[in-house]
Order: sequence, then C-alpha cells, then structure tokens
Amino acid sequence: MTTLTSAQAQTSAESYVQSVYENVVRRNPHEAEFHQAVKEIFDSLVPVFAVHPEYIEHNILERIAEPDRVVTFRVPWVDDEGNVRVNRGFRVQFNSVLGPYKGGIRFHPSVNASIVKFLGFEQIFKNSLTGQPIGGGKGGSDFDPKGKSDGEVMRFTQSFMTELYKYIGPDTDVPAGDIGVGAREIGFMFGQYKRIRGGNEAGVLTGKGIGYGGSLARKEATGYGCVYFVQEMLASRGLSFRDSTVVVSGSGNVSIYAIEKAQQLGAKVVACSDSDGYIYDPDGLDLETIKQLKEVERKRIKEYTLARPQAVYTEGCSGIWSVPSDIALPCATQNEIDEQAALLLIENGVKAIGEGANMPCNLEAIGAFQREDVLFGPAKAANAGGVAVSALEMAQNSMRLAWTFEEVDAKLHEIMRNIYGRCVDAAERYGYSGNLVVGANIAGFVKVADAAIAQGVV
Ligand code: NDP
Ligand code: 2IT
Repeated sequence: MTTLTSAQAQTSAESYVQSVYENVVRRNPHEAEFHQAVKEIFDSLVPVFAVHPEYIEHNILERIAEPDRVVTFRVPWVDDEGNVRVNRGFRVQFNSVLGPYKGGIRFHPSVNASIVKFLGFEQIFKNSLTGQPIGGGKGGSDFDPKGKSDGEVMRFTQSFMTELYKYIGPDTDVPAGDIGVGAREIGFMFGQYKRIRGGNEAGVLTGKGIGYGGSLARKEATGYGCVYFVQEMLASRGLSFRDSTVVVSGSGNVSIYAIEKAQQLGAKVVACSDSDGYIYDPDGLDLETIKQLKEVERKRIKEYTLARPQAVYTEGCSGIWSVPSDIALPCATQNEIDEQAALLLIENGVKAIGEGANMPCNLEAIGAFQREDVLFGPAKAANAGGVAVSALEMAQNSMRLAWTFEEVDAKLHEIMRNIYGRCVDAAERYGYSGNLVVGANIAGFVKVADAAIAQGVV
C-alpha cells in the first residue's frame, strides 16, 4: 500500500466525507434537519480520517449514517368528543454498537422522519460521550398534547405503546421523555407496556415516577448537567455563574432545572419563554411561580406577569435573544438561534452559550459564536446529563435498588466534568484546541467507530 503525504491524506479525507454526505442527502431527500445534524458532525471528522484512513477503509461513516431501522406506525385514538383521530408514530433505532438503543420520545406536531432521524443521529454520539453502555435511538409522534385532557393523553399514549412495545425492551431499546413527554406520559406508557407484557420490566423506560422505579435527580438531570458543563467552560476563562445575567429559552423540563441550578450558583436569570412569547423579569425570575404554571397547571408563560407585575411579557419567542446576558442557555427546540440572533447576543456581550436543547443553534450561528471566541457548549455534550442519568436509572433498575438524590447528582456532576474533559482532549489532539464542537464530535465518534470495527460488518 502506498503511503499518502499529509496533504493527500487531507484531500482523501475531505472527498470521502463529502461523497458520503452527498449520498446521505440523496438517499434522504427533504430531511433538512437530518442533513444539518449529519453535516455538523461529518465536517468535524475530516482531521480524524486524515490520520486514520482505516475508518475510510471500513466505510464507517456510511454505516453510521444509516439507521439500523426506522419504524413508522399508525396511532388511532378517540378524543373526548368521540371523534376517531389518527396520528403517526416513529421509532428510529439508529445504532446499537455501544449498547441498547437509548433516547427520548417527542410528542409535538412538527415531528416527522427528519426530526426523529436528526435526534437519533445526535443521540449516538451524545450517548457515546457519557461513557455509558448505551446506543442511540429516538422516537415520537406528531400528536400535540397541548390543550388535550388527561384522558385524551392517556388514550393516545396507550395506543402509541400498543404498537411501540413490539420493538422495545430493557436490553434492546429504552425510550424516555423529550418535548411533550414528561412524567405523566412516561407513567401511562409504562402502565400499558406492563399490562401488555404481563410482567414488571422496570428498565424498559426511563424518567419513570420515583415511586415505581424512577431515579431521583432524573427530572433535574438535563438542566443541572447543562449548567455543570457551562461551569467547566467558564472556569477555563476564570469566569463563573456568580453574579452573571442568564437568559434561558423555553420553560419546560430542561429550562426549569437549568434555571434552578444557575440560580443556586448565584446567577440572576432574567428571561425564559414558551412557544408563544417570553417574559423578562429584571429582578430575576421567580422559579416557584414558573414551576406552578408549567409543571402543575400546564398554563402559558404569559400568565407569569399576573403573579409578578414588574415582569414584561413579549409576544413571539425568538425575541428572547435580544435580552442582554452574560450566559445564554437555549433549552427549547432546534434552530431557535439563527445567525441574526447569534449576532445580537454577541453585540450584547454574551460570554458563553450552553445548548440545553438539541441543535438549538444553526450552523451559521455556531460559526458566528466561534468567530467571536464566545465559549460554546454543543448540545451532544452540554445536554448529555439527561440521558446519563437515564442510564443510571437503568443501572438502579437492574440492581433493584435506589440511590439517594445526592448520590445521583454527584455522579451526574462527575459525568459532566468527564464529558467536558473528553471534548477538550479530543479537540486538542486533532489541532482544534478549545473547539468543543469538534471535540465532542470526534470523541463521540471514535468510540462508536472503534466498537463498530471490532464487531465486524453487521
Ligand atoms: P418540554 O416539553 O418540557 O419543554 C419544551 C419547551 O420548549 C416548552 O417551553 C415549549 O413551549 C418550548 N418549545 C417547544 N417547541 C418549541 C418550538 N417549536 N418553538 C418554540 N418553543 C418551543 O421539553 P424538554 O424541556 O424536555 O426539551 C427541551 C429541549 O431539550 C428539546 O430540544 C429536547 O430534545 C432537549 N433535551 C431534553 C432532554 C430531557 O431529558 N428532557 C435531554 C436532552 C435534551 P410550549 O410549551 O409553548 O410548546
Ligand atoms: O435528547 C435526549 O438526550 C433526551 N431526550 C433524553 C434521552 C433519555 O433516554 O433520557
């Protein structure tokens, strides 16, 4: 075999990555979010392929970009008026070289094959970064839980599980929550799975209620983990959350517990949002009011101003990025920060971004933050705390015991520190010192690629 010069190796790596990317786009037309997630990762991997041509020889990229399988199914249910309704259910089992497929279920009207595939693809590398034995998967439905009664949500969820149960299990595929799927929905899914299977396989789902196999600190894990990750980034420049001004988008599970931990660390969190608009509270958000509104009453964030008249509500969720902050934590949904929003944040002096949501910053926004040397914590590292504690929930279920909140939180903190370290080390090793996007992608990828090669062409 001829040895390539480093320039030739670079060219060969670039053309390999480009040709696989073109193939992915050709074979998955009209799936913009999936293409975006693939592009972000692929571009980071060129330096790896330039020094490890064996990954090209094994055609690892093409193998990883093709899901093991995608299941799509009809979900019929009856609403409170007696109308028969039909939604579409999905489960993408993307990659299992590191362990059982693991990833959340999203209920939102925007859910389609592209969204589920982008989330499942990201999940492979995120789960790898946690250091735990979990593969990547994701699922969901275009069902909109907003405005539905508990009875409607239960009937829909039971119908969803009546099909999904065929494909999941504690050692094959372990779903959890995501947008629109929290403790209530996981409870209904678990009940239906148990009823169909006729046995208690606690480890089939994570994010369960504490009374029936759930882990303490799972509810808090994604938000807390994101803040722990940003803490590490800030410390690298001698900064901290103390006395900083923070903006957190969304007001769901991830947002609420990111706000809680940021406040515990001495930050003033001044704004959060839902899909209708955002609130700005110059004195700092009152989290108990937000929890009551969102976790208990399932109301709109607008109603916060009834309890806190000094706060201002503005219609339209994207305006939140005009609020000046030191630290911005996008914790709502994909592509919520575009280049324009990024430039606004930069102009207002933002020092750090932590992606609590999946892919909240588009590629142009990430480019803008990197050009201006803003600390940037990419989703697959910064929000990995949720799935990491899900894996701890699986471990507790297998051992039939329960750790204390403090034990789980301490493990989460350690995992987030380790993920940060892995990202920093990988970036440095491949000549991208300080670039956590490249670091996360490479560190996550290498482990999956090596395991895939070891397991043969399957
Ligand atoms: P929730 O459903 O609890 O909350 C979602 C929040 O984001 C709500 O405030 C919602 O507003 C807002 N939102 C949702 N969709 C949109 C949209 N299209 N435009 C504007 N706002 C929107 O979900 P989570 O907190 O669980 O998830 C938030 C993000 O974090 C997602 O990207 C998810 O994939 C990611 N994530 C979640 C993890 C978890 O453990 N739950 C783990 C890792 C990542 P509204 O109520 O008006 O819809
Ligand atoms: O995006 C994610 O990592 C999640 N929604 C959590 C997945 C999980 O299995 O806990």
